[in-house]
Amino acid sequence: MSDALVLVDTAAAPGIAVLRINRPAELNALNLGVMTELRDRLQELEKDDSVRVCLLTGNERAFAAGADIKQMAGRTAIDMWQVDQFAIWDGIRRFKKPLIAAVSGFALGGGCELAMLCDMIVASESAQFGQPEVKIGVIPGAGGTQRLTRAIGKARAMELVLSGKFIDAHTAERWGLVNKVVPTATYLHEALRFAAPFAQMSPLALRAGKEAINGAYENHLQEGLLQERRNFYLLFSSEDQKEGMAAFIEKRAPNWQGR
Ligand code: CO8
Repeated sequence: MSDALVLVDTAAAPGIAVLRINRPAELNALNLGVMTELRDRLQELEKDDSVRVCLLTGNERAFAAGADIKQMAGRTAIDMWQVDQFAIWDGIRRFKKPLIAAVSGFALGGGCELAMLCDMIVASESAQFGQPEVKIGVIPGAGGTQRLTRAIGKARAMELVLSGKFIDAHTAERWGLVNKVVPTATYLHEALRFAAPFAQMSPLALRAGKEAINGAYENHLQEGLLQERRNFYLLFSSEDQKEGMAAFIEKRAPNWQGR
């Protein structure tokens, strides 16, 4: 078994590279190492002309169950600001080739945000999407409040972000978050089939189409992201963030103080 936190397979289908997040024991929680490797592998694949399209996946149980709570739990607002993980997320956002998320199992918090950072989502029937940060005393920090609202609308985004509840793959498809729902046992094969037509197209047209759609989609998004980040960092000054994350790690219910 490789020690790599992100595995790359360029032999699965012509023109398609599969990137697999590889922290199965932690449900693929996104620590700094995973995000750095993901950004670095994508930068390498961007320069590889034999790769036209990339698929990002996890395993059947988890695409990614969020940012690594154990890595974040003790951080202060200033620590979070200085580490600035979002610079890495921005590097992934700038990837120029089509990036398709193949999601099975949990896509929660940062995992849901990572799926939404991709250009399209293929979901297995057992996929679950959610932004449960509110349950640990914070809010989404990697674009969730902005991208989810654009994808599914204000009322539904409010419902998910303010309750932390999960939605299943069919609901996510109905609400416009995912492109296609496929059987769990064959989800990666089906995602490769979904990706194959894009890999037949002109790489320049793919790049231009992606850039133009993102132009329409992202106007004013940066302002929203900055607002979100300030609020996300700010919550690391709260007792509730410390309590929420400690309660998760200690496997007990949180005792909120509202400060
Ligand atoms: N971080 C760290 N470890 C995790 C995480 C996580 N997000 N999710 C699961 N794990 C670990 C568990 O602690 C457990 O480890 P151990 O065996 O050592 O106790 C292991 O993975 C398996 O998990 P569970 O035993 O809990 O498995 P269950 O099937 O009982 O439950 C759940 C699965 C429901 C997914 C549950 O694990 C859970 O609720 N996880 C946390 C989900 C969550 O709150 N995600 C949001 C995190 S905050 C966030 O993503 C903010 C993003 C902001 C941007 C990031 C930039 C800094």
